[in-house]
Amino acid sequence: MTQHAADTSRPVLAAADTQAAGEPRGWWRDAVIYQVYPRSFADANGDGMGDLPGIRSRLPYLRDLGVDAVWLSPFYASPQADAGYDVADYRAVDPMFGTLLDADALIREAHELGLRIIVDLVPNHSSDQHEWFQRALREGPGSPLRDRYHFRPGLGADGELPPNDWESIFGGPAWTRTANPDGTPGEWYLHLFAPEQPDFNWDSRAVADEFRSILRFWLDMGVDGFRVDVAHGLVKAPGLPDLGAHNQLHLLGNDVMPFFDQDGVHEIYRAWRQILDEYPGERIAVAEAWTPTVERTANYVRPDEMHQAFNFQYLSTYWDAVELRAVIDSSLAAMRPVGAPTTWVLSNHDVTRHATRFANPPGGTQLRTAGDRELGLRRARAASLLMLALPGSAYVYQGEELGLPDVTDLADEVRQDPSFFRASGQDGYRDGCRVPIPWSGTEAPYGFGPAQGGPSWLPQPAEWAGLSVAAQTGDPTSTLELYRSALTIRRGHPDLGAGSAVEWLDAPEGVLAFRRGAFRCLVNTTGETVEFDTPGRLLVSSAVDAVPGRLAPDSAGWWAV
Ligand code: TEU
Repeated sequence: MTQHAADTSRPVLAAADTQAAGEPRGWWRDAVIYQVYPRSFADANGDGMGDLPGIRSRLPYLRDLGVDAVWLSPFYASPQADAGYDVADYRAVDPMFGTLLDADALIREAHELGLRIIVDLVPNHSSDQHEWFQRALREGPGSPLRDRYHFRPGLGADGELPPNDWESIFGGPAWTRTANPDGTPGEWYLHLFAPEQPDFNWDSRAVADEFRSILRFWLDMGVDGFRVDVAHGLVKAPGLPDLGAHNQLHLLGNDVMPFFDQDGVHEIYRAWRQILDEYPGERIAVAEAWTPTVERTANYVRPDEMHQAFNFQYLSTYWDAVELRAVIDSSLAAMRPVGAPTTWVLSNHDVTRHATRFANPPGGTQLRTAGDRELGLRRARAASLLMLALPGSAYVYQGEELGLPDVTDLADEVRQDPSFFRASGQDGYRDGCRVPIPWSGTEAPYGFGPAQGGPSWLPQPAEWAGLSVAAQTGDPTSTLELYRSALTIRRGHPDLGAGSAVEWLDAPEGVLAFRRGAFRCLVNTTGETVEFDTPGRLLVSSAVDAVPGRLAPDSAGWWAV
């Protein structure tokens, strides 16, 4: 396999100066964006929880890996009922992660290294500890603060029934009853996620004004963009009508729901785009929007809305040549009319890592079985090369460059994902992809924290010593070096990165072959070696023993002609 030195020649990005005056470069059209999950990336103070100084210390690693931008999952002040996606103060850093000064230093240093920073924005709901919600509770029915959330009287003779039949994504009803200031049972409030995450009412002017101000706060801090959490959820159908169906989680992604993907959300994003465009340096917004179809996802990235949307249809596709080709074609076709880049993603903090998904038979994105690890890793490496060869922007979730599997055998006692508990342990295995990263050494926490034998908020498996950054660095057969090579080639190859089409080539059953200019990508999704007239010069292969004229089982390769 060809190895390449990392490209360290990229320009410094000064805050608020990330774009030369005039021509927009559209850096985001082909950016590789690396997701850092702050709790689990690097722990500088040794308390077992990752933090901003830890991330800062590892920025050179990300620069050398060859990514363009870093997306940070929430690090805001939060009681951590949903690992930080329950925000109590949108303008403060939780002490567990550091301070605003740490955030400032992180943004500046990233820019000095040529890395952009995207932060998570959680506008669908706040924490129940947010000042507005607490005041709304204290002041009781009739408080103007209640208008900023969805408070409703209950149904039934004594208001003992929830106001409608909506179910929480995390299981159970989407409503929780409050107690009045005098202790009597009171109104109910809506929470599409955990009860500690009350949904904002986006018909309230105060809510819309507040979020525009929060955007400006972080843009003034120098961030390059926002990943917008639950972007499909902000607007609810007028009157909050019943859905008339149970088991609503299983309808998600198939139908437009009264609480998801309502057309009204787009007005919000148009207003945000104007704010982003006021700032220099092409600040972007990325929609986390679960919609029924890629065509509906495209609505979020019309020219006057957000810049990118996650391609969850791609993430949800199994290791199957026919299905992969279909989703690649439909994804590219859906984005073409709106002119937005297609994005590609295989893993994130909400789903079972792809090395484990592909180790198992098709079974969705929440798995609790390890499957055939060797097979999963082979497929994961191939899947990553395929993803990085496709036109557009790609997302890499921390640890996938190490080929990490999900930790499927976490004891129930150590789990923290609220969806696991709300679903009575039948679902919500998201802790398995959130286990802290192994950096070095032979003993846990493998350099995640400073002290050998020190704590980590989720336990790491013993076999992760062999998967650490240090263990893989310099080993040409390692997944880390595969990513480094692929990202370096991608950065330098004129036919890789941005684009809106691939040209499919004839290939045997189970093989994907496409051309982009003088670049070729071949993927063998079968478990057999396939004889194939491999073109030109091999640039990189996911198979450690690549041979001309043959495609190894479950492998992908890049060629230059
Ligand atoms: O996720 C939104 C969302 O829809 C997820 O619940 C997703 O459907 C599920 O995790 C897939 O298994 C975002 C965040 O990414 C997630 O971590 C939060 O828990 C959620 O919002 C609530 O803020």
